[in-house]
Amino acid sequence: MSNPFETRPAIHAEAPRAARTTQQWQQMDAAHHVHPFSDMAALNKIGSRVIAKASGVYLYDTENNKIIDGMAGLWCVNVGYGRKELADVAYKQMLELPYYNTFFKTTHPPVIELSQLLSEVTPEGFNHFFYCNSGSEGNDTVIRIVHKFWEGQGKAGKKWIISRKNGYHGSTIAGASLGGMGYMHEQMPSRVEHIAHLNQPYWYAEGGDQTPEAFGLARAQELEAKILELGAENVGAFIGEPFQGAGGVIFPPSTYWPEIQRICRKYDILLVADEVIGGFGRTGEWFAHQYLGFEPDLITMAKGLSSGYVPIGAVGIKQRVADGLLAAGDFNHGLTYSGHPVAAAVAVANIKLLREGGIIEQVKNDTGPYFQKTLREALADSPLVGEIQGAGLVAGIQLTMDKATRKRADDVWGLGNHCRDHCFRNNLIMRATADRMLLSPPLVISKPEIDELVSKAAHCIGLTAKDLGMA
Ligand code: PXG
Repeated sequence: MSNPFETRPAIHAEAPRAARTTQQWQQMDAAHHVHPFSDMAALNKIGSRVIAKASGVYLYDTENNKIIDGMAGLWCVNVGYGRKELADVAYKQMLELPYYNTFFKTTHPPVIELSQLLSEVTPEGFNHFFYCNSGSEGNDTVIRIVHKFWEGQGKAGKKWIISRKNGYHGSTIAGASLGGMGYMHEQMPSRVEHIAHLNQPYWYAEGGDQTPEAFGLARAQELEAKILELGAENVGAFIGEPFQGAGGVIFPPSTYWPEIQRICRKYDILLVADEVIGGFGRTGEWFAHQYLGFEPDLITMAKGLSSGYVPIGAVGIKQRVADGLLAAGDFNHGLTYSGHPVAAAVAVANIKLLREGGIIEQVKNDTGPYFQKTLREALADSPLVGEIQGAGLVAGIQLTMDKATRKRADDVWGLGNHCRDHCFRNNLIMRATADRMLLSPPLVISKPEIDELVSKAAHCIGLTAKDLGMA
């Protein structure tokens, strides 16, 4: 007898996608979809832009606008859109083994291959990896590992984790508690305990008359003061993004990370690099901490791990911590989709593309330097641009009301959003964090595409300056 479900007729005849108008999509979206980090009442009045397809570094909306994606999606589509290699791998893996778990004495080839490959592309000493589905879950996992590790060392008191204001570590309760975004904390009556925040190493805005080097050192030394206040026997880890991503692509002064590392070693505090944005080639190195010159004990990864094609996150665990963790008995943590076979298979294919395709080397030696140079040249004369920071294919453009005094706008968010609206109208995706404009395009962007990206960015910043009566 045949399976009756196979022949069950469709209850609703679905309209083919191509038959729907933008307005219909927007109405359906407004009726049923709650967007992240959005004021839905305001958004639904204007309607969302409907992105229908993408290829390389370009997005296409349902009005057939071709938009250059200066943000690689949300900092994640490192190998660019439309990679058939990744789609083929996912398809094959779904047919072969779409799902199995790794909880109860089982494992599977994709997760084993991914772990082996990650041990090759991460720095020396990283041989163990724990999987999850996102950066937020990665940082939840970091907290669990830190606590379990110290408990195993007979130092269960080392519970406190120190992070920074304006750091971003995700939006689960633990991720957002670790992060230092005041506007998120305001909506969180409950937060994870034993987390303390230091000031950020954002020289342009907070450095006053100090040199960047002196300021970087002073901000790093806040860590020592906080450790002494809490007691080193109570502090388990320090976590930071090598450069702050969502916070504005803020690269700390050169003095900052060496001093943070010195202090962590002195007091036996684990150093965690949140590489969710910085990882997998963004700065031209595999990991941004390599560019910035420090050596973490734990690495949080997501986004570029699969180039955003499927959700996956991971925590890399350095040998000393892995030795302790693995010897400490049951680790009571895991997710249904830890090491999901399809996600793991896509991540393997993605890492191979990055490595064997020479994409990261190209960012380091060719397109990265070209992007940094072109961007600085294009904006050198803008009265609105105070500073450009960045490396490889990531940049933060600081807007200012007065270059000489580093004066910031009264309404920093209003200024950034105003510039971003110009970008939107000009088919350019450039993100704004307060008065910093951010670029982080796919790592496969070509030089002519960089020229287009930079000239559009300069045009939109120019329009903003004009609106302010500056140019
Ligand atoms: N750590 C860092 C450094 C991140 O940038 C996360 C953790 C959390 O990852 P998930 O996968 O849980 O989102 C992130 C995520 C933005 C923006 O507007 C940035 C992120 C996420 C959403 C928006 O710049 N980064």
